[in-house]
Amino acid sequence: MGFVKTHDIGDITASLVGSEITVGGWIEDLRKMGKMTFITLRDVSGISQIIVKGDLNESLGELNRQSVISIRGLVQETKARDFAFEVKALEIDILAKAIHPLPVDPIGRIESNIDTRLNHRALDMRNQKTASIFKIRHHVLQSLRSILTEKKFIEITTPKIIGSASEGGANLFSLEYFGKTAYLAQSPQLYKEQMTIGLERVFEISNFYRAEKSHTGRHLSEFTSVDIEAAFMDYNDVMNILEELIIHTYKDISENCITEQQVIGHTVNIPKSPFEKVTYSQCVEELNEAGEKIEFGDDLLDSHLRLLGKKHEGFFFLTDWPMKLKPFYIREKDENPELSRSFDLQYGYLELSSGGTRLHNPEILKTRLAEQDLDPLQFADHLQAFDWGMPPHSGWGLGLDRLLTTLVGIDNVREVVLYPRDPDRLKP
Ligand code: AMO
Repeated sequence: MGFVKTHDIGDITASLVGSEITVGGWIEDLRKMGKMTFITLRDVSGISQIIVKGDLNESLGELNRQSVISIRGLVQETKARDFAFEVKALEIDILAKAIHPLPVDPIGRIESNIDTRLNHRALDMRNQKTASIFKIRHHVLQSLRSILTEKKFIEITTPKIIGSASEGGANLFSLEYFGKTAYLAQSPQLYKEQMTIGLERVFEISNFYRAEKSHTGRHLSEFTSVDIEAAFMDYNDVMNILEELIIHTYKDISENCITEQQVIGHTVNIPKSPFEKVTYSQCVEELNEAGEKIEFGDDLLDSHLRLLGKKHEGFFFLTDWPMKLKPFYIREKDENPELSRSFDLQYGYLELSSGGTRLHNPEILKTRLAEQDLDPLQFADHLQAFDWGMPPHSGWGLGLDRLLTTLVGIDNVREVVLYPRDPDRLKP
């Protein structure tokens, strides 16, 4: 019979009663009842009940849960409560046996801790909760691409192996590159800015790398970033795009991933628009009122963000940071050069995105690099683009993995990443 499917299980409807079909999947459950065997067969799209009777039942070899089989059979009505139809098997092919004991229970009857699940991720993907998270991740990617394309952003792919730091700072992974030292890109920052010269509005969805020794539920060494950069826009314009994107994505998932939400046990609530905007200075005031000792210019610590997150629940923009806390490419405010045209998007305490208006004057950019102890010579390839007619531009980077945790209501980014990388996890 082979393994050609005529149908995915999820596509079988009552209209097929009386028809012969071939389905394939893995055995989720198996019950032998005298002269009959009941199999619940799952594939990525759904689950169905298979009845095996008569000679076929007699000749049925060793079958066990999670083995992969294909079945030719007849769709028929059923008395079973949990199913709309069943399939009477005419022929069964055992395609691959599962060797027991299995390291995790994909049905989730026996719960495994996250490390055990991540060590056996492929099998964990048969757990419907895990599969639902990754189906949602797929929808989110589709949603983001469709709205950015609608807004006339062009998708680009920038190099991940680079010759010098894109963000400055220390958290770079280095590697040997034909006798030279290369680095893994921390972000597409410099390339995306350069692309505004000719493409005006660009976006990228790719993995980036940070050598941060953080052991938290929100830091990974390899994370997926959604980045945009747009010419002729300022930070308010790109904040609006980010807000629209978040609302659109939430709406899309809320309406189109109903089964996944049920399986995960979390309902996606569409956030209210407009998102609140709180300035950094306001936050400093609020923190001092709450008894924290913090001055203008101090960075906001995790404990500060947690306090602010309690006061401003859900999504809010934290804007107008001091220049000295922002990277070299961020532009100052004309009316107060100590402040920057920048923002973070917060979800409670969790930072989801940061962005701002960029400097596009090469002389000021060089001064800023020097002020931050970065060598302008290291940035020569980037700086040359600013001599070719660099339009004013703005953009942001959004952590996709963090965004997903807000959508599925699970705190740990490792749950929404296939094979997460962190200081302790390099395999599988
Ligand atoms: P930033 O460094 O703030 O900005 O990164 C942008 C967003 O990426 C996510 N993120 C991470 N997620 C998981 N693990 C990590 N280690 C990690 N690091 C960052 C966060 C963060 O808000 N170039 C600028 C963006 C810009 O201005 O366009 C940048 O990289 O959600």
